[in-house]
Amino acid sequence: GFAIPARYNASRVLFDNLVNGNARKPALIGHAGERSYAELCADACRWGNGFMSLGLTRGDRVLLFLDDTPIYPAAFFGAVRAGLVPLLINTLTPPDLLQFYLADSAAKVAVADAEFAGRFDAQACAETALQALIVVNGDAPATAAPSTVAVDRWLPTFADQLAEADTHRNEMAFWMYSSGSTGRPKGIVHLQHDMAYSERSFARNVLRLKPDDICFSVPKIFFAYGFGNAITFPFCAGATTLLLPGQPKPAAIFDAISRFRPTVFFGLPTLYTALTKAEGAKQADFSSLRLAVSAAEVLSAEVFNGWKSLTDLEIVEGLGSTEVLHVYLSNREDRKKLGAAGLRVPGYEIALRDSEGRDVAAGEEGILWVRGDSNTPLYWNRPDKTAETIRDGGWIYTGDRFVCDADGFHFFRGRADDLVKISGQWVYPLEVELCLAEHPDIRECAVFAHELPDRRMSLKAVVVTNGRPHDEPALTRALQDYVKARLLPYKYPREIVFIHELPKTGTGKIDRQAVMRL
Ligand code: 3SK
Repeated sequence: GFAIPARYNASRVLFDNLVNGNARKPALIGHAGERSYAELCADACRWGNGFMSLGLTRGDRVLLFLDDTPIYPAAFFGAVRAGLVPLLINTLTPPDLLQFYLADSAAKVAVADAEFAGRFDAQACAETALQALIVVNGDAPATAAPSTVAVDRWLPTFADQLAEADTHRNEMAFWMYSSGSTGRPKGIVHLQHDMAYSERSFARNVLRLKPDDICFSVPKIFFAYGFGNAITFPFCAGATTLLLPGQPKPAAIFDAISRFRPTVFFGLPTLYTALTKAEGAKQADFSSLRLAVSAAEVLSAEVFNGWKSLTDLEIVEGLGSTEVLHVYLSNREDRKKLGAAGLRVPGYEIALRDSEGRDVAAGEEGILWVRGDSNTPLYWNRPDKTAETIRDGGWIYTGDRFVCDADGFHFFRGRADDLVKISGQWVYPLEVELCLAEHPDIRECAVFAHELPDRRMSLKAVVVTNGRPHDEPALTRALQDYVKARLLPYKYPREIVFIHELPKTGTGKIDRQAVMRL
């Protein structure tokens, strides 16, 4: 396990900077504030002491409902250092789901930005273990529940020193909830050593951060991908993170890049598409960037090429999951193949297996399993889902189908469970989606199977065009012919719907559930 000691607390990811000579260096920068490592550690200690003053003890949960400002890492590391367990919650969480998180986790304290505090319902909260809501970055709304603490007068009263809790490396450290495309979300538990493990595997081998790097992750901290990019990796390297709260609009991103001059940029294909096509893209100054990283969605050649002609940078694509905490397959700056999720990241075992769990022969398609020391040991309160996903001594069943070529590059072939029979023949909707996405008139699209009133399955595409004037019936036929010409003819989408923008999840991915309801 990359020599992480038995007694280990994850707050060392931040606090080691005090003993490594980085105390005066900027840990974080951005419009929402700047902190040196010494200042951020002091803030974290105040948070840890503050939580304990509320009567919290080892293992108690603290729900963090926060945008990306300096308060996020301070409250997170303060909780972990005190032996508490923070939950990182999507900032788009609606009240009902928030209520589920509170009930599922039995969190005793929540920390929320003022703009989200109104989503706590006083009456509903009274039925949970929640004892206090700490409101930050603004005033609490009058309706906020339960006993509400205004941070400005509260936090400065606590000491800026706190000894780390004497935790074991395998003790619970923090949770994130899966986005729950079907059924209610699952609390994904991570252990004290998982952050350091993801850094020693992915970041050291792929990002190779130096102390003078400035990381800028548009995916937010509550998302496992953003958490590693914006917190774990820069702090482990004694580098700097640039935080951008609010909606990640292209103009704000261009402005942050030119003003704060980050060196490593993290996005996902949907974002790279939006940036490449946004007004002002050609005038933006990308000269500070040395590396652009993508994960979370399959990167098409079109997006890769669009970003390259805009910035001269070749995006490095990887694939990870919240269960593994970060990326376990990745291309490298000097070893990449377009269309591949990449090579195995050191520290992770990868297996491609058939539906019976047997390894497939070299070069054959199989379902991807992954094992590494940052794998979650369990979904909270969900032994059923834990047993479905974590099998055979810690392997995670991903449900993603891949092929691996002779050079070790893995190519995504769709989900294990999305095969549909259209006109009596098997089709993977993703195959059709990737094909349509290559059409010059298409900006983004989603393709899915749906059931017709007569129980037959049909393929429907929801598309956003590039904005050039077009005649819908004519373009529908052209798109269908395009798919017929490139894939087997029966695979064309029978129905095509044109819209202005595909709905997105809080993490910026296409919201397939919402698209299917259109
Ligand atoms: O979706 C991904 O590729 C990903 C990458 C890193 C961490 C978390 C996730 C979900």
